[in-house]
Amino acid sequence: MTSQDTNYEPLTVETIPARLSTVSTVTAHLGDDPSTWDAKEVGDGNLNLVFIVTSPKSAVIVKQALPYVRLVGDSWPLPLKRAFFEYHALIRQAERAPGLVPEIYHFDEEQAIIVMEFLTPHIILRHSLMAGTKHDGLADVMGKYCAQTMFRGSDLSMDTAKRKADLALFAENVELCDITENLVFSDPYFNAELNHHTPGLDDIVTRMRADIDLKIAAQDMKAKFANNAETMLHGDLHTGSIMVTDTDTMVIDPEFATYGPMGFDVGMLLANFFMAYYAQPGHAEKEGARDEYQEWILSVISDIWSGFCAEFSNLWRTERTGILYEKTLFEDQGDHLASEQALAGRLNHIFKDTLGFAGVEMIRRTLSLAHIAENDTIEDEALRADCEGRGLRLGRAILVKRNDFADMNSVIDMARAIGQKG
Ligand code: SR1
Ligand code: MG
Repeated sequence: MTSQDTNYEPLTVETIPARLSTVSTVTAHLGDDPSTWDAKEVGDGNLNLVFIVTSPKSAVIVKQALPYVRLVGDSWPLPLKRAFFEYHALIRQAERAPGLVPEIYHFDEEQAIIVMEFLTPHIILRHSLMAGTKHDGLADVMGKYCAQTMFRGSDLSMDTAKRKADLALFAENVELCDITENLVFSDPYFNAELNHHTPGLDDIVTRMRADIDLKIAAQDMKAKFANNAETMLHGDLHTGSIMVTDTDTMVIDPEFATYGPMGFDVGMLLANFFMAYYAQPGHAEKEGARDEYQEWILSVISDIWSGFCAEFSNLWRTERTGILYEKTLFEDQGDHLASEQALAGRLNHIFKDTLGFAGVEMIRRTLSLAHIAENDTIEDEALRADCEGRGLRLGRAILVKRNDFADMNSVIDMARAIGQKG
């Protein structure tokens, strides 16, 4: 369905009150008098319109897909049905990771509109990482969120008929997968039209594009992304898809949802923390002022990974009701050791994938179309190139050598060594 064959009409701040005034689940929050509502467009993502609509009673978020990529313009059409996938992902995530995604009040498929809970006083985590703010519980929530969504969306847990139906449903999210397949896994490794990078990186970019091991490793990860439908992914789990307060963490924006490998979301997420780590000198109030904060970011990475493993293990032991590694073959035979061995094997598999996906994410956010604000806002071009160059070095290492790391501590040690001054 495209905007041409429907009554689709983009919202504006002026039209929102009239257009939503007949939706009872919206008036239940904002009240019955739309003349008292006030809409503000706040979208700063790459794809959609996002409004905060406030009334004397309350506030809601109204998100609407545009029929094109907002970042690029109408030269790049993009189907409205991504709102349908976002809606279906959100209602599944709400069941699998309760309390960690916004509540949905209304979905209009034809208008590609989702009205949802206004998270306040939350801000986008990426902004917080630039400001140098710490958040209690962030790692704990993100480790749990990843484990719960990965495990409960997979054949380890789901009824197999439901999982196959979901696999078919999300397989239709073709255009958003196509964005990932190109921007993440291929464009950085050749002179693609939409690529851009900081000029100080020219030499390293030339070397990377001639790096056969790197190119093959990126394609190996692309093959995993395209072929290994292990679970329902968020599909775009970066620090712009997380909202935080001092003590609360919520995950938003799963429009790239698709079935894929379990290491994909975790890898994307950790990559964005590693890049935020390297960007800190570009945001430091004076030299060294962010040293302690950088260590906090590394501790978040470590804690997300250990929290993920702990929760995944807990779910393995308590909720393994799917068709894979059935208890019939293990615990029911009294064979708890074998079950633990199988669990260790799955976690090891996810760990290696996580590193590979983290590597490709770090490289694409520096060389492909969509970069990260932590780097883009560093005005000193030489300093920006230095921060980005360190990220590229770690990205390459963890992608190409993903099978050689014993544990996350060794990865963090390498990240720290690459981050050392000089
Ligand atoms: C054309 S969209 C570019 C990027 O923005 C989204 O947030 C995804 O990360 C996508 O790769
Ligand atoms: Mg997004």
